[in-house]
Amino acid sequence: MKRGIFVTFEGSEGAGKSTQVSLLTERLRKLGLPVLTLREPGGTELGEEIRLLIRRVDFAIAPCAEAELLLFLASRAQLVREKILPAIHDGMLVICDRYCDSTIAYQGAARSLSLEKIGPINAFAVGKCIPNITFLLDLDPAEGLRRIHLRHGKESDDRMERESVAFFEKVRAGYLNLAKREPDRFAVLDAHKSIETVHGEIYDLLCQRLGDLMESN
Ligand code: T5A
Repeated sequence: MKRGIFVTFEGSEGAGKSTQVSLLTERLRKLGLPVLTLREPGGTELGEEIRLLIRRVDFAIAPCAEAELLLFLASRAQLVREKILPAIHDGMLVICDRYCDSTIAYQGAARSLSLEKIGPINAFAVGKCIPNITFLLDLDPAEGLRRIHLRHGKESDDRMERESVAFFEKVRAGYLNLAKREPDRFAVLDAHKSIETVHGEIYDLLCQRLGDLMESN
């Protein structure tokens, strides 16, 4: 690859992003492709510290929506400059578990912060580093929370996972709106299907889109 490719995974809690990111990474590595896998918030030393802060449930007062937004963006700004851009420059295939669209869906659609305000600061954080392909794993939030509760029990120690089904309904609607607005970048997958089926669909779509991107590179 002359220039790298940037792929992101998005979706609500329990949609299966981390599972699919691992499966795809493993399969592409077996083919000998140079793959860098990252996650948000996190992926750098600074970002992992911010991740701990954001997920903590023991604050006397939880961060206000604006502070939460800026913490996510600080993590992302660091990740872009420290990891994503250098890897793309080196011709790697970068896969990131969540990115800018999470902010629009969670802080915009679900926390109701103004999209007009989020847009410019999100852009400030990432510059021109926009994904080539975004896989949106679309799932009924009740099913997503069921999967998470199966894993952690109902009293999750993650502040975001304690939000209501109504909150995650707004997240889902926010994502679907984004996908409608940018159909060339987004591929929406039905995440109710089995892990193997979703993986097969992602792999096929990626191969197809990689072919298109190679031709235009
Ligand atoms: N956030 C993040 C914001 O609010 N704004 C932002 O800008 C950003 C970047 C991150 C939190 O921060 C928020 C969003 C999040 O609330 P996180 O721990 O990274 O926190 O949360 P998630 O990314 O949502 O990770 P989860 O683990 O909760 O969900 P995944 O990754 O979608 O799901 P996964 O793969 O871990 O699977 C969950 C369970 O379901 C099973 C798996 O085996 C696992 O047990 N599973 C399936 N079961 C049946 N059928 C399938 N198809 C399945 N796929 C997976």
